[in-house]
Amino acid sequence: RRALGAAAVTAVVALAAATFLPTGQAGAAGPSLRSLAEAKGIYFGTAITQSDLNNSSLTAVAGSQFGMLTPGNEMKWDTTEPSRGSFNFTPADRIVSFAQDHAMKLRGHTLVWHNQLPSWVSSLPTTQVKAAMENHITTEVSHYKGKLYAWDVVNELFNEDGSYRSDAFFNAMGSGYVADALRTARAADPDAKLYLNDYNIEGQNAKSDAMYNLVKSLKAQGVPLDGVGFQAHFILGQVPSSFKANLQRFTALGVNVAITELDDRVQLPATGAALAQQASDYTAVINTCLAVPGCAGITQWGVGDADSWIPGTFPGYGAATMYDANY
Ligand code: 9MR
Repeated sequence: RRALGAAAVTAVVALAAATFLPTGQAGAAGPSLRSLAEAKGIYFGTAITQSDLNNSSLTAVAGSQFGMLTPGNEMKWDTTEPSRGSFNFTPADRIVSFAQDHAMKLRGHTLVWHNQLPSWVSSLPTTQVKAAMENHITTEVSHYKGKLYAWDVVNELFNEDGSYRSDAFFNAMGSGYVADALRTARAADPDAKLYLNDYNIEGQNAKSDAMYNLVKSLKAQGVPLDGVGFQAHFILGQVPSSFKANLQRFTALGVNVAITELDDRVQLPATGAALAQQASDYTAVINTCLAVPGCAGITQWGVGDADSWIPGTFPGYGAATMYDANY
């Protein structure tokens, strides 16, 4: 009986300790990622798609742990203007409502991009592309006027060697399409922050040099541009050592920077050692943003590993987000 009594006392003490778990400890009882980020003056965001809204485990985490939301696909041209002049904002509006219901800010993604672009745009005579682009931007940005924190106005504009991607926009207008897109977006919503967004520009390389030179030239011409988005689709152990210096050279031009699509892909099955390295990669990314004044925040691309684009695009890789399949 004495032994049992001692066990019972131990259990009660343990229960009391759990009840009074200090807020600094990990777990659902601790502070949210969102509040931790906000206390440091940045945001922590995630991306969700329309079908994610049906997953209550996912939405519980998204709505409590994150303060910024990016629609994963629903604001792209193929959804919002599938045929010329015919707009559909219903899928994106659902995600906007979710964000508003959870007092989350929103990043609009994306207005001008070669991918998820309906074929009617790429089939237009080059003389009609400018008007189509401006109408698309004006209509979509006006629809969300006053509701979005930022827009990724142009997405993935450069090739790896730093040359412009020769998409429908570049082919019709040359590099001037970027300034035209930014001016059109600013006219439609003067309060949304306007970003250029790309991948493989996190370190210093030919592609980030091209983005740097473009930003410098746009700022010199007085083109409205508030920030550069670094997608940050990393491979385990490969966060570039020049990441911080690279972000700093952009903020020195007078723009904000943001990490817009963070993930860190791991070869499956993920070992304990790999997940430990991943924790260190995520820490490095977050510390880099915190160390650079002008880094507005960090968005992870997808809520949990099951929602990530990685396994579908890189077979054999996954476990790329901070949450496993059970959130
Ligand atoms: O996560 C998006 C995925 O559901 C789509 O199938 C894919 C199609 O291109 O786009 C994904 O998001 C991309 C983002 O819009 C831009 N940067 C790369 C992202 C991953 O492909």
